[in-house]
Amino acid sequence: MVTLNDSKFMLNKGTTIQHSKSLRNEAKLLSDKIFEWTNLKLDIEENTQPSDGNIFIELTKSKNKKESYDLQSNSKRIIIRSNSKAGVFYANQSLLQLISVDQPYLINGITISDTPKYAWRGLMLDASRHFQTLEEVKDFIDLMSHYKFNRFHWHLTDDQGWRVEIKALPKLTEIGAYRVPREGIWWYRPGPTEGEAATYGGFYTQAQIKEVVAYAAARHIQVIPEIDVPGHSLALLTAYPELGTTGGPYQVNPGSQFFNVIENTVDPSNPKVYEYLDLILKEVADLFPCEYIHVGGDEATKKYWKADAGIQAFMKTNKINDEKELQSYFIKRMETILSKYGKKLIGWDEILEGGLAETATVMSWRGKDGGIAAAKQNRKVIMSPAPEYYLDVLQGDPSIEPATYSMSRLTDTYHFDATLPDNLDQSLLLGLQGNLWTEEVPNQRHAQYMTWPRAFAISESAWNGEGKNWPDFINRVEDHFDRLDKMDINYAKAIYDPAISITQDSTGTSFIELKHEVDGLKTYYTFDDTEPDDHYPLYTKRLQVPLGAYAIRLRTYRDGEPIGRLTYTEIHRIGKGKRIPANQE
Ligand code: TNX
Repeated sequence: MVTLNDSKFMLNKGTTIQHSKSLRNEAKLLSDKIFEWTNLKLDIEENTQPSDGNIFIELTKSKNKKESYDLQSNSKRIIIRSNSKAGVFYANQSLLQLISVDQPYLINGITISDTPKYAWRGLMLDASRHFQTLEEVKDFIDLMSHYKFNRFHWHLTDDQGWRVEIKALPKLTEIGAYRVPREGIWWYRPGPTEGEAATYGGFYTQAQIKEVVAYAAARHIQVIPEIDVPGHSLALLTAYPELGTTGGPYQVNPGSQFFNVIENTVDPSNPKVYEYLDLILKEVADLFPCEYIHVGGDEATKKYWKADAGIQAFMKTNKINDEKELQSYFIKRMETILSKYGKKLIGWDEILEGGLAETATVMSWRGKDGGIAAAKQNRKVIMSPAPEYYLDVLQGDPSIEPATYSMSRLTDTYHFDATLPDNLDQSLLLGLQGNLWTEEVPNQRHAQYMTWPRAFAISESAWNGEGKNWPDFINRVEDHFDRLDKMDINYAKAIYDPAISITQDSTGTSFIELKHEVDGLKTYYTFDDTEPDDHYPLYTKRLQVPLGAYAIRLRTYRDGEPIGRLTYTEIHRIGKGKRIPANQE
């Protein structure tokens, strides 16, 4: 709940952050951020009573839901209260978001009472397909925390690189952390050539991992590592080929097609696989204090298990009827290893196939179906459905966005209803998560571009239990665009470009339709291959494609100024999704 009042609080050199004894970390982080925004270095002091001219943050004993908070500001004081340090931290983020970009010393009068709807509010970052430096990871976490996410799912292993140091198995990072360098569109990249040096990659030492975990914890974020097995394991197999079904040699994948094409599954009939995974998960469990460890389980091809006589014999002996049950057998063994180290298992929704492990939590990525199926079995669920919560997919027309395989515009992400059907126990839904897979995210500016603003929509859905209001949301998104500009963070402005679709009537005449996500926009277009400005025809209703037209060019304006990108769209590609390199068509 938010209520505005007319007063304004003025930050100045003398403003002090007064805090309860145990809130030093939160007070210090607030002071540091206020300094970044305003250049004012506010003192912090322990205090139990608010006084005029100051910011007072207090840990209370209220019975409110965990992580909820109250914030009040008026011309005299700012008061923040919560029964948890996390709640105080979120109130501090709200306070920082009240600092105006134009007048940073003035804070609007306001009363806020806020409670998260879900306990799990996550973002996933894929460190394998492209490697992010320690600083980049921390920056990602810091911004997540500013937008009140509290789970950082770190995808640390995959076919394209092993990113976490495991002391007992040094080859994982010596060999598994590097692949041959390639640029260009994923999936079509040529594999390593004979004798080519694997030079692209990197990994995090255990000391660095601890640093990230502590950095995140200070910002009330738990880090959940993912060790993806039994598929997506090519980096592991490159380091230890004896764990695969074909014996290798294997090579870390630089971005070539893999599913059913390159062997990347471990051999579930090989006792060594469990020995090695035990060593790995033991060290991982020691490094990450969180309750859960993610063991992947996604997209493990069954092809190599079917073809292997030894595996088939193993299945017979162990009364395992098919390869799905074999995957389930494997995941259950991971569950046993994890429980030895005091951890619970999470996996992608494939872990449902062949029988769900008893204590597993399911992360539903193929839509909501896996989540619903798991909830029906009384298991906990996290919704991170593709494409709506997939931060790697297109957010605007394929003709202007970097190529990727699917699409979710901000509207789709925002309006997605992640709840479970009414007849299921809603408390099984732990929460929501956005996933930034990085096949097509080669650098950090682009990681930011893909994350924001869609992660706003996910955070909003994870916090706001009171329903959705698109116009209000968009107003705030635009305000936060200014804030991201000030923070020098990249973000997508795809909301200013129309969605382009094409239809044909019964006579075979084609019509192009443009749809805006934001009100008040005007799009000018041309079919004559010249560059449109606001002297060109204005789009008002669907356009009949003129005879001979090959492409439409368009640009969107607001208040007489161009706001969208100059767009060149080949008509025969409209509605076809991903741009594919010419030699692959
Ligand atoms: C499927 S989502 C995968 C990932 C890819 C993603 C995008 C999931 C559990 N598995 O390995 O990065 O599609 O290509």
